[in-house]
Amino acid sequence: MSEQEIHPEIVEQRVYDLSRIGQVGETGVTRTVYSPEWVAAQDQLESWMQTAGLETRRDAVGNLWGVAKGTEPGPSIVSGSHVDSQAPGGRFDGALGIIAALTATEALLKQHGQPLRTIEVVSLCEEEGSRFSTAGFWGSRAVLGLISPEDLATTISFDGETIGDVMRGIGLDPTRIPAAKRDDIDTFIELHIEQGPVLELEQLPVGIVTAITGYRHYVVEVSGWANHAGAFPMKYRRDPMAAAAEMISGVIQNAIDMGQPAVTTVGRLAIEPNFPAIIPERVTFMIDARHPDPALREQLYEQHEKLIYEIADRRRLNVDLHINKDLAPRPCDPGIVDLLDQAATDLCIPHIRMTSGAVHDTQRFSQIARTAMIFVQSKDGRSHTPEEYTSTDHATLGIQVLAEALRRLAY
Ligand code: HGY
Ligand code: MN
Ligand code: MN
Repeated sequence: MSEQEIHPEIVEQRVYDLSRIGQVGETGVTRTVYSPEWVAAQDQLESWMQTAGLETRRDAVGNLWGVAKGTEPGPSIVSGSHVDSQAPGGRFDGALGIIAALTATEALLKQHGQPLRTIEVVSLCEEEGSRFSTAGFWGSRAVLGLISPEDLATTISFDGETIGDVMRGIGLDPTRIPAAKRDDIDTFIELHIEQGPVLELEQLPVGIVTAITGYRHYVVEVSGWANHAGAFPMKYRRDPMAAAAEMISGVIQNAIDMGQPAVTTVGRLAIEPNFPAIIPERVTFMIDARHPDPALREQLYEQHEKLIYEIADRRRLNVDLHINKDLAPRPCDPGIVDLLDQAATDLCIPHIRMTSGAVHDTQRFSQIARTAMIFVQSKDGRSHTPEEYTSTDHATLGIQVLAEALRRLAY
């Protein structure tokens, strides 16, 4: 089995160099879509792609594509991930997938010359929704043609900017977004850090993803009576903080009671007016609830909604509950999963098949192409934190699997 020459030191250097753009502290990164750091990261990636011999272009939402044209006409084999990060996030989430696709394609071009079928490396934008909470997957939604003109004004950043204004601010023309739609992609493979503890517990470097979980984000706004924290007796209070506290612990308990792989997280909370001597007027929090099984996920969401309305009712408070993101679970393509599994086996790289508890651009692309993912081990299972770490050895093994799969698909 001839493996492609993937040089670990190049992988490590690229991860390090990219992580300096938007660096936070020692190992963190904040690189939100359309920010100066995001622009600089796309420029850096474009220069690496050009050095590797890829023809580069930016589409209307700012996705960066590096193309290795095939000798035969036909749909492309695409690999890549997202360059935006959580705020702050780690050096590997998304970034490693782009570096993997670039490094694998570069090795194939060096060793085997021009492919029969076109290979494309892509750096997608706003997968995280870390600047525009409802824009998650903005880049892959543009490729699927799922962005409507009204999204430009209704997609608002956490700082109150519209995505249309921000795009125009960096020279992108939102009226061109329909041109970003693609219908010529045959296969999409994404290498990504696992972001959980399974591979480490199994002491394995690589996982082949068979299915990706679905998620729903709720915004819950509980309103009550602002009043004096001292003079107003407890029994007369209509305190949204007491209700929110009960709701938050209740929805988390719902996921615990349902059992793995059900998960529910509350990671964002706002209090108005947010002073210690005032009983709050309003408490707003966001729920991230996930489950890979279509029926059980509906059951989990129903339990959450029922609990929230029951508590609001009992405490005589107003509650406004709305969904601001909703993505169904998606299976990967069995044929591509088999191909990745076989490539890892032939390369004698130990691996397992597994599902993804994180959501990914791959599940968007699965609506227009055959897809699968390669996971590499996350140290301590950590991610969405500057503590995120994946060893160069594990990353390199994952890239070898990717390179071999791309070779089998494109040459
Ligand atoms: O939230 C997620 O699963 C992804 O990392 N954005
Ligand atoms: Mn990611
Ligand atoms: Mn992420």
